[in-house]
Amino acid sequence: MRPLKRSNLMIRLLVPTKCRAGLPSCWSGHNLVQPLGAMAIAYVMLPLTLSSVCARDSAESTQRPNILLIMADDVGSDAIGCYGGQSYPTPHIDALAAGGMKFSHGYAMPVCHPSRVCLMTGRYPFRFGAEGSKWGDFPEAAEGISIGDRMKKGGYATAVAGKWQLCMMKNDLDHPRRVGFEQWCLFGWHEGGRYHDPLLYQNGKIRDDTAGRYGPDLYVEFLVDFMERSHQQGKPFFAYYPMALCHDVTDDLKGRHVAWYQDGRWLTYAEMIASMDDMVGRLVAALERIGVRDETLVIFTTDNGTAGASYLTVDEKGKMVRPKVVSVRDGKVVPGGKGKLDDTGTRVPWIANWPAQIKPGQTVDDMVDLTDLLPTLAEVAGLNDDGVPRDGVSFAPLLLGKSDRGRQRSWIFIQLRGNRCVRSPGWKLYDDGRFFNLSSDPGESNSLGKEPLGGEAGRRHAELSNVLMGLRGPLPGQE
Ligand SMILES: [Ca+2]
Repeated sequence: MRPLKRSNLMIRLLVPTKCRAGLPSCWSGHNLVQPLGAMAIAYVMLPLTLSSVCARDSAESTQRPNILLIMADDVGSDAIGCYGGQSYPTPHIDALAAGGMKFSHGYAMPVCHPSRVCLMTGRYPFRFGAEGSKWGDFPEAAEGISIGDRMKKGGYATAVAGKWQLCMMKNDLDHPRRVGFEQWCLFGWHEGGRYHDPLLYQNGKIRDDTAGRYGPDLYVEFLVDFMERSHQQGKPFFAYYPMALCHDVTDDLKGRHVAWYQDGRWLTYAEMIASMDDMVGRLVAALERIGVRDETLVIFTTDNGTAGASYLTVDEKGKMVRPKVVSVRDGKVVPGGKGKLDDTGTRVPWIANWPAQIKPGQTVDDMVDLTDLLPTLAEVAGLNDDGVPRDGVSFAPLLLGKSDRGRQRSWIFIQLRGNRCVRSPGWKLYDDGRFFNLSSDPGESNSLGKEPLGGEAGRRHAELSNVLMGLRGPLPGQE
């Protein structure tokens, strides 16, 4: 519920919380009238005031929550406490899960770029042909129909801060605007530092005030300012935060930037995780302070699994050092799986938190992937169908607690450099014929693909084979 001015506070407290629209339903509460009975003027003013309150709730708040979408970089489920991670404390992210909905089957692509194409367009990269898989680029065909466009056209204030990767920003200073973001503060495609003295493009210009600054501080400051101003202007906001954390620091190291952290050294992966969690905490605290926490849907996910090794520092000769990254999850050592098509590379943390709408403490098994975010956020925002064909399936009914879940996924698709696979919750089939029973073989060590398959395995193989064969070329109706 959008916070009301102080003069309306007493009335707001007395209005039934389920008030949605129209005066009669709001007016029916006995308790509503009595405390104000001594104030004669209140009998005159109250209907008008309540009417405006209810109308505003209906038009702006209950149907149009604010949305904060956070996607961390190179962080697998193994690194997050509420997913069984034991190597690093992640209290703020864990609190989002405890206060909302945790997905146990959230999926991304194995690496940065295809995951971003999925999130931005609601389509799998191959739908755009070669353009969809070209790193540091973005399909022109997606301009005007991407997630920013969708929310902007739906009346949302839109902003993005952090990692862009979808163009060389120095050659295309206005690119974010062409895909629906009105404001941005971003680093581009390996053009400079992202953590220390970062090279940032902000609303079409290069920032000249980043010397000695830590990039993640700047991304969060930018988004907090955007959210606060949007709220003050009475507009719902869509704030997208593709984090720099916890990707390695290659570009910073090449540029010989001065490390930001404490004693002048570079962050370890554990410290990056702590910093990531801190940034999430800062954003949530800002939502509280601004007064929009309850009516803001916060989604936290990541673009792929933890990196197996990460350039994190330089040695005494200035040579970049790339230590291995391993985490302990549920008592087992898990090597980072970025770039792999298995669970360590693609099964990612996925949390939805929305105090006014999502009951706390839920864990759900529904399958979701990054293409689902665009249609989901559009539905949550109450936007009409735009008729654009997409792969993503909205999971908004799940967030809204509807008994009719609508269309649901029975599989998700993963692609990387010509390798393709589809999986259901319990089975997985690759283009090269490998086939796994994930219930008994989650590590994909024993392919059943060359065995004669009968019974359930045979049926599942046939189903997934059918799906995989159908995932070629553009979508029906795609321009
Ligand atoms: Ca990544």
